[in-house]
Amino acid sequence: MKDSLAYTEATIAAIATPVGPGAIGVIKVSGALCEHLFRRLFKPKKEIREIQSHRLYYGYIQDPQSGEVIDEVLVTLMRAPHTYTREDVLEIYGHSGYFVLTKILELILREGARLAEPGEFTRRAFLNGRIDLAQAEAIQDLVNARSEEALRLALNQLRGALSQRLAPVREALLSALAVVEVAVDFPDEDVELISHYELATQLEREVLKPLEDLLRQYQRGRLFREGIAVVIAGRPNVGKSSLLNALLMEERAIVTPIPGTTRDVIEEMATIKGLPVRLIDTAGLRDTEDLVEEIGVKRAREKIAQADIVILVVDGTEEPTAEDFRLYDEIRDRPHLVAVNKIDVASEETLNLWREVFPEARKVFISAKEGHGLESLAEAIFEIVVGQQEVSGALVAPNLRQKAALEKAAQAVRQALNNLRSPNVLPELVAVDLRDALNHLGEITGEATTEDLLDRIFSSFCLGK
Ligand SMILES: Nc1nc2c(ncn2[C@@H]2O[C@H](COP(=O)(O)OP(=O)(O)OP(=O)(O)O)[C@@H](O)[C@H]2O)c(=O)[nH]1
Ligand SMILES: [Mg+2]
Repeated sequence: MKDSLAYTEATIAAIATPVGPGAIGVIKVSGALCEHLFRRLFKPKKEIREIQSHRLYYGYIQDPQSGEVIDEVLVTLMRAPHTYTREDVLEIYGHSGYFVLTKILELILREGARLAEPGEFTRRAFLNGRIDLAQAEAIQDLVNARSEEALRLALNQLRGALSQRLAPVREALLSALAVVEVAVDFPDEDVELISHYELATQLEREVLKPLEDLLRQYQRGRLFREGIAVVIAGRPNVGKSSLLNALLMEERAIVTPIPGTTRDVIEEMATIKGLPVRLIDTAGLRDTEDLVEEIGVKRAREKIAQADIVILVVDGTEEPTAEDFRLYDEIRDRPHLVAVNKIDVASEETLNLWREVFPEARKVFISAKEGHGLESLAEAIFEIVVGQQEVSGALVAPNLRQKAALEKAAQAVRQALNNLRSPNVLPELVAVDLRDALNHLGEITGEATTEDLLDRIFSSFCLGK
């Protein structure tokens, strides 16, 4: 990036840990002033002859003007280029606490640094070429990861998995473009270096297909990053709240033998097979005269409409009722499964009846009270929502922004293919489409970006990142 030098001239500083009482608080500084700040503000316990890079020193932060000692700290000076930003970086580990950290930060600002903007350290790491844009975004994903799998996706991406997947696609686009440009430059040449047909086949195999494969991973990545909403629904008293409690392994919702116990929506976070899940217990669905319960039933229906999956709980101790069929009709168009509950006390006869009804539904037999069948239930939820693809270690999943760019790139390639396959194609047109596709791929890794785009990406970072 050409403007990176001007951009990174200032030395920036921020408190990098959450502000509040805690064991340690970290202040991060990046830029040319770091060594000056080290010498001016830090009073080492033992005399330092020569500052060594990447080494921890113990001592005090002292106001050079008043002589006031502010905190007892560990300090490290990391010299460029082997640092997070590729600039000199200074880190001060002090006692956490809003007042202490702010005072140290004020000293640093007084000495000529300025306050970092959100994401500015990572932005410098990108502008100075240490990481590409997809990797910078992965850092944010890593911090926000709410599940094992989200963390793994973020780590893969941080290691450059997405960029590596795109590298051969880019290469293929570039070589196709080279061929087309020869045709543009030498329109009178009769010899076709490579036939349009061959070129199209190549583009399809080496560019379009990999792009489409990546796009298919988006949905999966979204599930693991953002989680899913699982709505527990059913008639009153079938054991919905008991199921919520069993899945949470705590007595979160009130459970009683009185139908209509739950009247409001109860939401709690949990993890199912690495998937972050919002579990939503709802009021039992029935017609009721009770105003409060009626509102609860209305809310339950709203939640069902937004669910990624609905668990219809039925009572295995009773025969299926007309009401159960009506409810099933209500949810059958949503992703769903049927949990036949209370198998600990249900008779073989009623359970057999349940085995017969709703033949197309996935059914799980459970006891929310005794905790039976919960593992199968978790598996069923996972399979219905995520599908059966195995969870591989080298998985890559684009985020929303990357997906949009991939879609535009794929669209441009499709257009190029259409042109290539039509008679009397103008090579200029194909070249335009291929360049377009390359630009969109560049938006993902950051070869082609605008200030505006960078602002949008990095402003969502936390301060000190
Ligand atoms: N034996 C047995 N009893 C259960 C089981 N699950 C729930 N129950 C009992 O069924 C009754 C109703 O349970 P809840 O979890 O409150 O049912 P609910 O569907 O939330 O009911 P509402 O909130 O009224 O719609 C309670 O007495 C529970 O102890 C089960 O697996 N086995
Ligand atoms: Mg309930």
